[in-house]
Amino acid sequence: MNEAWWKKAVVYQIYPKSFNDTTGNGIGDIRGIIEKLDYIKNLGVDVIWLTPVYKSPQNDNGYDISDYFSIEPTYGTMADFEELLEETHKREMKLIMDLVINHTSTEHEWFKQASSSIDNEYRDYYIWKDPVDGKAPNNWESKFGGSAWKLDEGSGQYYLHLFDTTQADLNWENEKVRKQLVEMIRFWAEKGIDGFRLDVINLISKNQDFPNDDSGDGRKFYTDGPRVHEYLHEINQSAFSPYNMMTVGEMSSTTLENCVLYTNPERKELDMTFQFHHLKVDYTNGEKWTKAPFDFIKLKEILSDWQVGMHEGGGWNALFWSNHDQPRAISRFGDDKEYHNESAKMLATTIHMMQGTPYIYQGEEFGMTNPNFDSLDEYRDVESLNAYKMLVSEGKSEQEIIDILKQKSRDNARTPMQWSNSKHAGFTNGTPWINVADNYQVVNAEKAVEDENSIYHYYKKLSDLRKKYDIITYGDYRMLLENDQAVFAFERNYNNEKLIVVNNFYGEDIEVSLPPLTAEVLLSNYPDAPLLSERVVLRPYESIVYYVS
Ligand code: TEU
Repeated sequence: MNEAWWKKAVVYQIYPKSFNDTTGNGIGDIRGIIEKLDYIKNLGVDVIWLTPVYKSPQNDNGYDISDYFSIEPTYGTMADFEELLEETHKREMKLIMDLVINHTSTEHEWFKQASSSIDNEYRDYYIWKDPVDGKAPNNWESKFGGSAWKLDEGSGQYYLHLFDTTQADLNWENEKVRKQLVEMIRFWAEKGIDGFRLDVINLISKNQDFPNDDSGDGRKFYTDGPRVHEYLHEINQSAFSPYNMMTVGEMSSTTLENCVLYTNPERKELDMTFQFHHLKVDYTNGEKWTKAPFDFIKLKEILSDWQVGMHEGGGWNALFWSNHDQPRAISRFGDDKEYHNESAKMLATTIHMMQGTPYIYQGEEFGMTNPNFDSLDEYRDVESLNAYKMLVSEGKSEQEIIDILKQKSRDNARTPMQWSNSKHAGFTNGTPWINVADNYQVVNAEKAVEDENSIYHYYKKLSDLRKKYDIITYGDYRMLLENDQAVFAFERNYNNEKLIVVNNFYGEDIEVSLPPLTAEVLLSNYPDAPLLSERVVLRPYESIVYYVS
């Protein structure tokens, strides 16, 4: 079978700002990543995804790029980056970068030119509209709160920003924009990088009527928009395919139908997609800024629908619980105290045994948790700070808001990597830009590497199994025990082999009935595992992978 290499790969995501600081300024840097490459390699990782390291005013930690061709000085130099690439390749790993091309920083030269006058040749690089009745051109809302339009006093026109006011949306209808972006992609490809994660890439094509959204916030007029597939095919042909790039699209509020189209290889758009529906099961009526338990049955349903739908449509899933925008999975879906070790391993098994390419977010591999910041001044993220203002205006009390942020803030994932039990968890010799979580004495990488029963070594086993058993990559998927309120079970089938994967998502014993086949236990998170039978009692957060051949 001539299958793509990235189907068997495990990816590790690095958020450089919080990874490892070698200069003592409290901010992680590229040399800090180079220092830790062996640690990553030993985890069984094949690909590193680096979130943005381009020059940026850092209003959104690098997702606001002011120069696509240079490295943010706080992170290092181009020479440091080249060394990182070389050292990654030496260890037979690949490196993919973040591609943020829905918007640029308002400090980008294009935007400076564009906003200098209506006739500037760069004006049309962005989306400008006249006011309507003295107000914003329509009622679209920014994902970070408030209107998606900002008035440019100088010209009297508004520009569109789906994110922060300093992240202006590019006008993809303009062919020159697309050409420039392709040139930039080729520049990095020529340097030898192996691919890209494409930031909010399904938002690039907007409905050109820019209609008012009478029943929403505007997203239906730009999500998976009219020309998005055409644009992606175009970049694929001019930049991705010629360099054999691995590509993963980050898709905001997308649909299964569209993700099949994005990733079916015949269409030559992208290799795989991140979708977020399974991470909205702890929202209340679609609203993120609420405090709510997660809906387990919905979680199973969503993940299962995507498993079956992408498989049948010939598409490919990126599998993940965590990234720099999500609270820590163990605090969200597991038990980060009593069953720290068991629940972290159980969550890992659930995702890594599905069909797709798994992504590990820094710190997940030894069970980093939410930090439970108690006071507003510990939060840094622009989205959280905007949410705070919004919640205050809705009349919520300070304590209620802190409780919501503790559960939902993106800063939950952005606290410094806990390398060891030394000061600031070994992340920096200076003062970290954001506080370290209190539990670093117990939860840290050094301890995890030394202990062969740790979460870290379990992730290594998952990666080894993926290399050894083709069924993990190619087998189809069927949910088992669909209505069970505590257990997420599924089977995978490939040729004459079968995997049965059972995961107890709760802290109590539970009895389930499984097909009584003769099976080998490939992996489990307790020292022993029960035989496959009609009566299996699963212990708290127990997770077992059975292999039937
Ligand atoms: O995130 C996309 C996105 O839609 C986020 O708003 C995400 O859904 C949200 O944080 C969850 O509440 C990407 C990047 O990953 C994120 O860090 C950037 O802030 C954003 O794009 C803008 O570039």
